[in-house]
Amino acid sequence: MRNQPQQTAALRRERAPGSMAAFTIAADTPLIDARQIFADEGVLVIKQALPAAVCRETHDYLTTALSDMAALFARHRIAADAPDAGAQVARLLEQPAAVPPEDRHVLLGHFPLPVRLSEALWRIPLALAAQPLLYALLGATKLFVHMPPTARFVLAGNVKAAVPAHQDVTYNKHLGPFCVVWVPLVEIDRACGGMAVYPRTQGRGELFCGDAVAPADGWIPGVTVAGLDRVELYPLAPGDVVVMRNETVHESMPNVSARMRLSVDFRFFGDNSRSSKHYLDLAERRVVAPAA
Ligand SMILES: O=C(O)CCC(=O)C(=O)O
Repeated sequence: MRNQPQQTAALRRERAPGSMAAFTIAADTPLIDARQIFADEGVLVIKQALPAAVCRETHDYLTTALSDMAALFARHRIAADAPDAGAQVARLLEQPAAVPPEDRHVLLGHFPLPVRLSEALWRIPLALAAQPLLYALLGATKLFVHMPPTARFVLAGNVKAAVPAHQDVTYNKHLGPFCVVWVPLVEIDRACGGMAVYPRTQGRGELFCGDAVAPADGWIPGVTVAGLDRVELYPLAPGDVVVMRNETVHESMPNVSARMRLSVDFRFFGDNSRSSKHYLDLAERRVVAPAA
């Protein structure tokens, strides 16, 4: 990315507020523009920021992991590759006694911990750490990423695997300032939904006031979004990257397509922040454990 301060005003005047175009940039956009849009909107979509090989390898790793989970799906008589797999899961989850909590967590779209702990999921953060953008957005000279990352699969027609409106700060009290990086590994369109974001919601502090985690799914009840502008993030393709500030409100979109949705999300922070949990030092390529 180039530093060309004179482009900032022109670039921003062309943007349509309230649409994805207001915060979508090309990977070679000048850093000064990217920082300004991120500061204003609290979200950036960077088109084709990741090499195709990195996305493909990550996609293939998670697809293999899903095949390895066949026994779990078979135990609950779910045909994971059926076009109505989501409806099958929904019917099953209506009988809570039939599903142990750890299976419920997986059926709601979370890859199990051993899958998320693999170094196979380091490829995306390492590729992003080789580019200047996240350093510029975080004002950092070194980059770290919370470990493990979250990897999600949303079965065809699964409308249950959806995180209600939230700010990531609520889920990550162990981190100082950070940004969220959400990475689609399949084509995202209106039917195979990814995320919806509420731009310009950063800087309002934490909006969630309760302390209850919904017992059924582990997600914190949604924050109030009345009066906020909502932008659905589509179309997106593998290689695109969504970056949000830690207070930016966002939520999952349902998958009403006949395709599976695969994505990974990371929490990046810099040497000007802190973590009291495990993180990956991207320069040294090693996981740092919390101090005893
Ligand atoms: O992938 C999703 O549906 C939700 C992701 C999310 O909420 C996050 O990355 O914080």
